[in-house]
Amino acid sequence: MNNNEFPKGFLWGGATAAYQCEGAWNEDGKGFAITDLLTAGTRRNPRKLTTKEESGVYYPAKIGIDHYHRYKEDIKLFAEMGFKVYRMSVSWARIFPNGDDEKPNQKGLDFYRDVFNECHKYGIEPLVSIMHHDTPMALAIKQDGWLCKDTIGAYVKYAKTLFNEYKGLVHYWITFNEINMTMNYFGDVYGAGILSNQTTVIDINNVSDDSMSKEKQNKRFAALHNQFLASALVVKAGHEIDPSNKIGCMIASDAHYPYSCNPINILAAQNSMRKLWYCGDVQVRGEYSYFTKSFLKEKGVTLEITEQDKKILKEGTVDFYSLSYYTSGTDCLDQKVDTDSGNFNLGAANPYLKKSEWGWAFDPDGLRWVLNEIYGRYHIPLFIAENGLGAIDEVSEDGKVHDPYRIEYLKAHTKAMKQAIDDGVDLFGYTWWGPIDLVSASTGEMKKRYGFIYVDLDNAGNGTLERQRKDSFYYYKKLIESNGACV
Ligand code: BGP
Repeated sequence: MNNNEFPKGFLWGGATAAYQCEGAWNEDGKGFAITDLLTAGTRRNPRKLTTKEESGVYYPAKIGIDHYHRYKEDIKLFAEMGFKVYRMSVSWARIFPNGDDEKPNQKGLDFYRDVFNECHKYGIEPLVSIMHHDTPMALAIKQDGWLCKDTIGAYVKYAKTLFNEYKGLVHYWITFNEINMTMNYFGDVYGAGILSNQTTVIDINNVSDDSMSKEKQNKRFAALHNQFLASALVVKAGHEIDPSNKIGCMIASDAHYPYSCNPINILAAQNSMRKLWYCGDVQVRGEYSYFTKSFLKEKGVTLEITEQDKKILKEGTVDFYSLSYYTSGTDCLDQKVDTDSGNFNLGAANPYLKKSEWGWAFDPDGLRWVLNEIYGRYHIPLFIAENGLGAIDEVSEDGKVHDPYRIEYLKAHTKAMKQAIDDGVDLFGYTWWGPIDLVSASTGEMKKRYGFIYVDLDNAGNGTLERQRKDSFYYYKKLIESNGACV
């Protein structure tokens, strides 16, 4: 074995989410998800969320990249790269159109069965996120989504339906994608489905936590608590239905550094990392962290946690910790520094790091650091469920997409993963975010591309939808073939 090789059986693959790729938003009995009714947005033109389809408005999830109709072609391309695992999500509203219908929608169940069978045809293991930000719109309108305790029961019923239906076909599950998003940015509407019957304007530039009213903060943390309970109940049920199920949490785990060695910056960075531990401690250890009281008090939040809740959390701890990692942020309180609004609420710009076109810092060492931090705290297997580079790709004169920047990003992060494994971290898989170009979660645009596979589609929904291999496609294929050794 070459020294650079990853552990035997390491799960290489890619990750997508239903509303960002499927399209077919109202086909075959599917109901609307909250994410379906979000417009695309730019810095100057904030995104809008409506409760009903408005005519003349373009909703990116309408088409996605038409994966619903082209999944066979897409999975074949994934297989050509040598994928061992395909992380994807099931759309709740495709299974239960209103979120809490009495019976599941058979056509929705059939679709995912076909997708899983197609994966197995190539020896690809599906890893399924039960929810990826897409609360059914009907539940958001009816009961403010995750603010209502009834949503817990509806989600548990939905998840049990999946466990029973796909027993033997799916062995790896994630309960909620980036559950900590519920306490961040626009996570209260986007993901948690707290609508309060309003059309909402979502300003992706105004993402500061401090700008939140006390009422809003309270709602977000109450919704998050309900998601924790739902997750724990589902972990328990999933194990009962099939003891071989491996069920994980998924936490956005970008690194946070102090801007300088001034102790107040160190404390600020520690506080930023607590947004990860707040969720991780509940989902991995089955209890709220020792700092919960002061953490919530600082935000003006009061949260009710009953004895019964504590029992539920304790009985539903996860089997693995999965994370997304894209970038890092710096915390600075003692001086005015260049805050990088593009860097998604991650604080001051780090003068040591270069940035992507969207202002996300390029920081592979941060991945090694964060993997060690997480593993050191929890000592359970880790899985990188998302990592990738969003960039503007151009089709060159030769008709191809040459993307050396993506290869550079992949190489550097692969090296960092290997270093973490050599440090002793138990990491069992890696799914690149967006192995095929898809709709961006933060902006709803197509021009922010992550794929190894180019999709001919623009921001307004025009294009042939044709798929094409980029240079990075061949690189990832080589990387997987050599089990990471060729970096
Ligand atoms: C994560 C989401 C994904 C994904 C990714 C990239 O937060 O789980 O759904 O899209 O970020 O973000 P973006 O698409 O905004 O560049």
